[in-house]
Order: sequence, then structure tokens, then C-alpha cells
Amino acid sequence: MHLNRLIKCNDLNVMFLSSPGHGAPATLSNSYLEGHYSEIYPDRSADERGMLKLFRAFSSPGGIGSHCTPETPGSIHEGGELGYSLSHAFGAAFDNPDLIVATMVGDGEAETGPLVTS
Ligand SMILES: Cc1ncc(C[n+]2csc(CCOP(=O)(O)OP(=O)(O)O)c2C)c(N)n1
Repeated sequence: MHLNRLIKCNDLNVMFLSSPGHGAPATLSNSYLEGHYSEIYPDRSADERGMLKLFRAFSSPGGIGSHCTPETPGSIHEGGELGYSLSHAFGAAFDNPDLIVATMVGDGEAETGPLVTS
């Protein structure tokens, strides 16, 4: 929400990387609420019928993964494989010098070897 305000006020290019895999519902619901999700998946439209489809697909076989899987619009980081968020964030920023990359690192993740390495 705070990043969206910054983006709208300053016309910025910003990417948010959420590391904890089980934080995916927050990322998915924001993507749905801003309309981007429904552009890619029109059957999960911004109405009661589409919302019901989105909810029922979440974390069910053949539906949407419980993490930000590659099928999630705009996702470059699935989350849940702890320790890689900073590596992915730095990579995204190095590839796109005008991009601001904000990363959420969990306290549990902060103890993992991959994070220390990145
Ligand atoms: C590389 C790696 N090591 C260990 C795990 C096992 N693991 C899954 S969740 C978790 C703790 C996550 O804690 P935190 O980052 O604080 O996120 P929270 O789920 O508490 O929001 C661990 C150690 C993992 N997924 N990946």
C-alpha cells in the first residue's frame, strides 16, 4: 500500500519482493484488487463470480499455488525458498537501473545461509 502511494505520487517504477512463501495471499490479493490479475486471468474477474473462482483456486490442485508461483503476474520470486530474496532484488535492480526494488525479509529467513551469501 505504501509503495503504491509512492508510485502514484512520483510515477516510479517499483517492484516488491515478498520472501515468505506464505505471504503469497497478500501479494495475490493486491494484484487482484489493482486489476492486473484479472487482465491476465479474465475468468477471475473483478466481480463476485471472479472473486469466488480466485478464492476456490487458491492452493488447490490444478489451481493457484500457495506461493507466488511463476503463473503469478509480474512475479520473479516465488518465495518460500528462504534466503534468495536479496539476490533476486539486487539482480532485478542491476538489470533495471531505474527500478526501485523493495524486499521483505522475514526474521526466520534472516538466519539462512543463502541470505548471508547474498
Ligand atoms: C533455504 C530454506 N531453508 C529452510 C526452509 C524452511 N523454512 C520454511 S519457513 C521457515 C521460517 C520462515 O520464517 P520467516 O522468514 O520469519 O517467515 P514467516 O513464515 O515466519 O512469516 C523456514 C526455516 C526453507 N523454506 N528454505
